[in-house]
Amino acid sequence: MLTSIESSEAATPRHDWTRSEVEALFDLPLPELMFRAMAVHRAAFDPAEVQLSQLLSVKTGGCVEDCGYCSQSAHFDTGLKASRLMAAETVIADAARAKAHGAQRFCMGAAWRELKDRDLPELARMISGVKALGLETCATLGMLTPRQAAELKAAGLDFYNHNLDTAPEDYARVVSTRTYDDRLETLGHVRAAGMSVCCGGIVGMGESRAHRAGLLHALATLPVHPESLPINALVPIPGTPLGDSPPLDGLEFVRTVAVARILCPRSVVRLAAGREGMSRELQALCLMAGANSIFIGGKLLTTPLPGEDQDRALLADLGMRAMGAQPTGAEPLALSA
Ligand code: SAM
Ligand code: DTB
Ligand code: SF4
Repeated sequence: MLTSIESSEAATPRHDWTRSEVEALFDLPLPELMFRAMAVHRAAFDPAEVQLSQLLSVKTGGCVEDCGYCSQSAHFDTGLKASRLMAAETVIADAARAKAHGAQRFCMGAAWRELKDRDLPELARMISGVKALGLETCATLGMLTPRQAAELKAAGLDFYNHNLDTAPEDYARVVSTRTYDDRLETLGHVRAAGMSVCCGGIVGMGESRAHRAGLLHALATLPVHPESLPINALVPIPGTPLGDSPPLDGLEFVRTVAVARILCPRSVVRLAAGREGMSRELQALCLMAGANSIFIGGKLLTTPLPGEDQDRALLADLGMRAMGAQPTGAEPLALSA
C-alpha cells in the first residue's frame, strides 16, 4: 500500500522543489529513499520495462569547447582521431542495424559547440531517413538557434539532447567556453520548436553531494521536466582535466538515480554513460531505483558499453523487457537475438 505522500508524489509532478528538499532526499536512509523511488516509479511506469536507445557519433572530435570530461575536445590530447560529418546513408544503415538489434531510439551525436547552417541539409536527410525506419530520433549537436530547432523538428527529430552536466555553481569548474544560461537558452529553443527534451548530467567528476542535488534541482525546476533524463557516470578519459577524478561510490550513484526518479516522476531516467564500469548488481539497483532506460549497442559515442550478450543476459535475469514489448513469460528478453 502506498501512503498518500508517495502516491501524490507520483501523480502530480512538482516544479517548485527547493534545494534543501532535494538535499534532504539524498540524506534519507537508503531503504527509505529506495521505497519512495520505487513507489513513484510504479505509479507512472511498468517497472519491468526499460527503454532502449542506441548512439552514434556522426561527427567525432576536434570540438572547440573545453568540457573537462570530454574525449572530443580539441583542447586536450586524448589521442582521439577527429573526423568529418558522416554521410546520411551511412548513418541510416547503422540505424537500421541498431533497430534490428532491439533499439527503439537512435541518437546522433556531433562534437560541435553549435550547429552550422551548412550542415543542416545533410542532417535533415539523416534524421528523416532514421525516422522512416520507425525509430524515435534524437540528436545532440550543441547550441541551436530557434530557426535551426524548428528545421530539425520539421525533418522529423523527436528528441534533442542537451545536458546541464552539473550544478549551476559547479559549471565553471567543468566548462569555461560556455555558460549555464547558454545551455538553458538552447533548451528553451528546443521546447519552443515542439521537440521533446533529453537533459541530464554527469556525476563522478569530483563534485560534492550538494552539487549532485543542485544538478537534479536545476532539472526538476525547469518549466517542463525533461522527457528523458540521462544520468551519466563519468567515463574517465586520460588527458582530460577530469580524467583523474576519484570514482563515485556506487551507492551514491544509486541515490542520485532514486532522487531523480522522485523529483521527475514521469521522466524516463536513463542509466547512461559509465555502465561498462558497473557490476550487474549495481546496474540492477539503479534499475530498481527508477532508471528505466539504457544505451545499448556496445558503444556510446567514443567509449565502450557492455556487449549485447551481457545486456541481454542482464535484462533476462532481471525479468525485464523493452518498453512496449509484450510480456511473454517464457522469454523476457528485451534485445532481439
Ligand atoms: N557536443 C554536444 C554537447 O556537448 O551538447 C553533444 C555531444 S556531448 C559528447 C553529449 C554529452 O555526453 C555531454 O553533455 C556529457 O553530458 C556527456 N559526456 C561526454 N563525455 C562524457 C564522459 N567522458 N563521461 C560521461 N559523460 C560524458
Ligand atoms: C548523454 O547524456 N549521454 C550520452 C548521450 N547523452 C549523448 C553520451 C555519453 C558519452 C560518453 C562518452 C563518450 O562515449 O564519448
Ligand atoms: Fe564538445 Fe560536446 Fe565534448 Fe563539450 S561535450 S567538448 S561540446 S563534444
